[in-house]
Amino acid sequence: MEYNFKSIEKKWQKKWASEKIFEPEIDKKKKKFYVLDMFPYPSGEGLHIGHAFVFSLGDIFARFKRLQGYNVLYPIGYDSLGLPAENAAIRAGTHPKKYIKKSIANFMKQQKAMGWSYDWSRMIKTSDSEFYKWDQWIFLKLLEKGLAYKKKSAVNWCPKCKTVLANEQIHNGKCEYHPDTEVEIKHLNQWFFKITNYADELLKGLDKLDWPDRAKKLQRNWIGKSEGTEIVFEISKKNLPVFTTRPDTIYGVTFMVVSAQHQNLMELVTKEKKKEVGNFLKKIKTTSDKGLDKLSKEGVFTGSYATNPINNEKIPVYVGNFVLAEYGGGIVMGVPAHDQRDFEFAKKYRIKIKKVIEGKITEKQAYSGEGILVNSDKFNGLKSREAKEHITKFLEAKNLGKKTIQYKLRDWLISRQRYWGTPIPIVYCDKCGIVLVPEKDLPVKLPDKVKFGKGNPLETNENWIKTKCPKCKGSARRETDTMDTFVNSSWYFLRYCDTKNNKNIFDKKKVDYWCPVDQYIGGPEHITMHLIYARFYTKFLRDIGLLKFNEPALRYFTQGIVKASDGEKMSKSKGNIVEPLEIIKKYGADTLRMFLISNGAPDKDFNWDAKGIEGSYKFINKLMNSFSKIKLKRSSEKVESKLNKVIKEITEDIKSLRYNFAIIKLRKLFEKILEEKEISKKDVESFLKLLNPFCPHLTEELWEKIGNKGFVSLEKWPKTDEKKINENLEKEEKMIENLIEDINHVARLVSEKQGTEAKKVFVYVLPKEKNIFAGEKNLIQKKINLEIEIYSVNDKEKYDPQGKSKKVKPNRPAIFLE
Ligand code: ANZ
Ligand code: ZN
Ligand code: ZN
Repeated sequence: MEYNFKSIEKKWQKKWASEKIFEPEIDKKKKKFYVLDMFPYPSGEGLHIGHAFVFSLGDIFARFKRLQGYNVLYPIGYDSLGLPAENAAIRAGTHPKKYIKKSIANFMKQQKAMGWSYDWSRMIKTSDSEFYKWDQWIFLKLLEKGLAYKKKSAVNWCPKCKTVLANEQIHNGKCEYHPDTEVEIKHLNQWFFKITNYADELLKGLDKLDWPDRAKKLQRNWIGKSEGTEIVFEISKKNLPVFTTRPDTIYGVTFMVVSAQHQNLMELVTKEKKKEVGNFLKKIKTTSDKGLDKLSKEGVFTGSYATNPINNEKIPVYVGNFVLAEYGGGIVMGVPAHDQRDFEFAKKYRIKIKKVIEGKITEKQAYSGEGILVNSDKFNGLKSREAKEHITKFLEAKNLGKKTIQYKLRDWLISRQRYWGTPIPIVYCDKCGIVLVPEKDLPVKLPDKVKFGKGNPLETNENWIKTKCPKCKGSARRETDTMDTFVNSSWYFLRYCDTKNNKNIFDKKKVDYWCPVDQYIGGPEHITMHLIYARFYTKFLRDIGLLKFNEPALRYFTQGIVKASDGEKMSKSKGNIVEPLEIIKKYGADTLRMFLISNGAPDKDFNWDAKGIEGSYKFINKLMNSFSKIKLKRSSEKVESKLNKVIKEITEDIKSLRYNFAIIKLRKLFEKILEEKEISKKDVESFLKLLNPFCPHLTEELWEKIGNKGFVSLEKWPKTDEKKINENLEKEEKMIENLIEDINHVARLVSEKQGTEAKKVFVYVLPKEKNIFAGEKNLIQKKINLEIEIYSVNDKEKYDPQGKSKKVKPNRPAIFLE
């Protein structure tokens, strides 16, 4: 039988689609399961092999859960708004709308060819106004609740992108999209979402999630909870709060540093120093806190002095580049003896270093540990821990300090000065000021006609900008900032439950049934931004009564990265890209799917290997070709035992996404079936069901071949019959496998070391094991490709030139090659 994967795969893809078998409806009698792949951003380059890998992981899981009897929601869509699409369109000289349309069509073709079991009827594109209308609606809700606000703030600005960038889009001070362009600081009026209101809940919620530890840790660091004391210092007649985790070092403060981006910095600078400080500010580039530790610490004296509230000492105030404007008040109390950053700063500017904690300070290092207090007046002799309490209480009593908690998490800056994003539903009226676009007027649609290349394209369409004030009906102007694309991905998984709803964001009952996501799968690069924002949206939508759950995704899996065969990241410029469609044309989707997951644990990176795919192809061909030779009768005891053993194991393997283990077991099981030549119809069916999530097309085809109607994809996952498992048989099989492995290993060593190929192998086994091995002589011979003779150590006639027979241990026969 010729394995015609092309026609087989087409045939089943068509049937799945025409019979809508992957389009679930709410069914209260069935348990639901929501599998979600992070939706792709549709680039013109099409799907790459990394997509093929990660989406296959999701599809296998969805298919497995379906077979297990769950009502499975497995949707797909496109994250089609955003800066990359706009930049790519500009480069290609087209409109983002056209660019996206073409890209999506191409993606869909590829996705369908892979045989992924998406519910295509629920497909969403975030660039559709029916979708982003609800981004705008959420914006209005956030505003109503005081969680959206506009504020002037220091932002990262790429002069080429002509927009604000998130800290994560900056690498070494340069723009992610323009690696030769330095990011600048601007002070702009921007829209923010108050995610910080949820900081504590976002942190605590992590404990209950079944996520990789690494992912949780990244989020914890991102939220960055610190417990400490807020101490009030008087600078230039102003009382300013300063956050410290070490109030025990307060007697060691010898300078203060104000952030270069501090809102009221200039008010703290004396007249004489204004120019010098101004020059310094021009020199500093970004507000990014990445690499703040590595940054060389720089600053200038502001001319002002602060008063230390504990002893009224006067301390010089500097402006510095290593203090975050939006953390802990944006001012640091410098304790050079006990903080390395302060130490370096003090050395550089020859500031006094005053030791207040017992410990070793060198020419290069501060002592940053805890210890006994010295030079600290009435607190001398206390341990750091006690001193923190006492000093904080002392300051509290005078209203000059209090215990507090700080978070690194910042409010989410959502304004982008770009075209291809969700328009912010706000107008500016001369009379009424900032006015919300009323719900009934949503969506505020993006105009098609804009000019690219000069600043924000939206500012080039006066017709669109000019509008009527919803309040006074006078003339008003639209907000031209659009929203960060992460707003779209913060709630798309909810919309999948009810994609066509044009009255509400979604039907609560539908979301209640399907959500939260039971298994989320996607790249580790989304752990911080996307997954934090999605968690924030979930909590907010819950608080306004739309959801009854707290977290978007209970279980989350991060896949490894597929690299080129040379171990490099695949990229067009390196010419090492592997295109899934090319592979499918040559080997078929089932082979590609099997290969992608055979490489190892799916959360580990792996290198593409052309030889490896040949191996998967061979196996699949053998499977198809030998199927006609198998007689459907009764299963041998061996097949039954093996099958029932692997059912149990494979179920566990798939549950934990160890697909590579499952494949190894399926291959072995198939070998066993071939050896035995006979199998019952029911057992063949079980085999096909086990293989179905991995190779859906060919299992459908074989399912039909053995006389079944319908789809194996909709069958019931097999159950282990414990009674059929014969542990003795399994043990014997393991012994034979070990022997084959050992012989192959020794033969390889001999051929490598001596350069000679062995022709024959003599094996010595324990007397009681002789029959087991001898019974499988033919099989062993086939697998080692050598002639074999098996002796028991008690045999009288035996060939034993090296006395090998004495070295036999149970389960480990002695081997001699000739
Ligand atoms: C004095 C001190 C002495 C500090 C000492 C540390 C060690 P976390 O919360 O873990 O990052 N700090 C405060 N505000 C800051 C800002 N806006 N930018 C940069 N650094 C800031 O640590 C908080 C500590 O970081 C604070 O405690 C402060 O330095 C510094 F021996 O105050 B410490
Ligand atoms: Zn840029
Ligand atoms: Zn008005």
